[in-house]
Amino acid sequence: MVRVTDQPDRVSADLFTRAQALVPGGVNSPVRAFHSVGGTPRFMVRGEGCHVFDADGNDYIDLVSSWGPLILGHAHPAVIEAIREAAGNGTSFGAPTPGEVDLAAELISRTPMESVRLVNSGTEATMSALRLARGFTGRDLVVKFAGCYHGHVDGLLASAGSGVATLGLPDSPGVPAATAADTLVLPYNDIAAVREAFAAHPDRIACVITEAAAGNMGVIAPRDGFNAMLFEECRKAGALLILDEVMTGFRVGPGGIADEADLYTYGKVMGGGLPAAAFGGRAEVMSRLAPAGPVYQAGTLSGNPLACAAGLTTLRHCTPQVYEHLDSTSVTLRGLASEALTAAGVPHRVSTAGNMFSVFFTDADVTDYAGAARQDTAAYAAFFHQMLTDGVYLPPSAFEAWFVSAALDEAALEHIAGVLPRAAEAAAASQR
Ligand code: KE4
Repeated sequence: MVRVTDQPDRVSADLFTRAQALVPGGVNSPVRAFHSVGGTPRFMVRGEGCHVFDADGNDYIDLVSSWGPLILGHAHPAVIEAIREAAGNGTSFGAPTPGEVDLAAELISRTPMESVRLVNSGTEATMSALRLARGFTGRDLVVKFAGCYHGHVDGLLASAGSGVATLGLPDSPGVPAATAADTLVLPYNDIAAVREAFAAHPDRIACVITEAAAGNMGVIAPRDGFNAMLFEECRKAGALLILDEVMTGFRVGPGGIADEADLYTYGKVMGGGLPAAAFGGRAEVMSRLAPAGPVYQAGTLSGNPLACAAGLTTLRHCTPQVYEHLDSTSVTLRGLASEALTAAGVPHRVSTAGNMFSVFFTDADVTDYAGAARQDTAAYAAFFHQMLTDGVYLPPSAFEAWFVSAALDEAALEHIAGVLPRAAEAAAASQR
């Protein structure tokens, strides 16, 4: 049962101090550091179903799900058994294995892909897809959208230039200006800006990459038909559309959003919590990839047997009933959150894409990054910490998605319903 001690972060604080002396920022991925919400990141030691347990012995209901992968919940018996069995046969061979073929077949059976390449992270998937699109078209420029995140690929860590047709600027030190200059960053959901960019750079744009539904500025669904219009504009201009389903793939449905595109990227759920990701799409494009074609891409642990076993087992347990449960749980959760915030007089917008959703603390609809950036992040931080104190682990950033898992049960929902009013009050108090 959910339990948070009265000294909730003593051991985590000691661990964080030790970690900061060894690892930049004390974490191996920035969002884990709680910079966006303040306080001490909780060092997790165990997960079971919809619960995670930290080093201080606190028991939280988990609405992060490792940022999406743990769709079945933590330590699912079938997934653990699959990993155990694979591990008993060795951990890696640097040679093809049957599991890679089975996982490739499962991915292709669920998605519009005709051919697929397995890699180890979403970043590798998008980086490789970009290179393939450039190799296939012989063009250099890529288009992305402000607020969409596709991993820490140099060329995609770019911010918008002064105008929609001007070339990008580095969004991080270490990204060469020349690299960022090959990236155009446009407002999300703005098809006119896309048309303007193609007109300003005829025959130079290799691809447009977009999240199938945005989840990295908070959740923002594409406007009706936006992805289809992107595909049409790319087709007319001889460019490729890359649909980034790393977050949405196999989460919002059996194959993801699966709008028409030339290439797709996947990750998270398809690894079941182990490092596995993929990119793929039209066979004609994929046939240019080494060793079949000249576009180079490689990976020592790509198609790792343990990751394939975990991913395949996870996908095979993602039944229609699981998706029905995820969807109904998501509807219940966001309704409870909105009800509590309304009762506390806190302006907010619930923004959804399938069973993924975010709660923006703002009184205006959010359709792009500029809208998301106007939210009251201090109110979210107050809300986050009260929920944490009361045993619910929300994403430690207002610019992330809440991730439900199939393990969320009635008891968990009842607990969340019971503590939401106090968190809403904390948000209201932060605004007074
Ligand atoms: P990874 O390299 O982190 O496996 O995947 C990068 C990536 C690519 N595309 C999309 C749509 C993604 O959401 C991601 C990664 N998502 C973040 C969560 N917002 C991962 C969490 C983190 O960075 O620690």
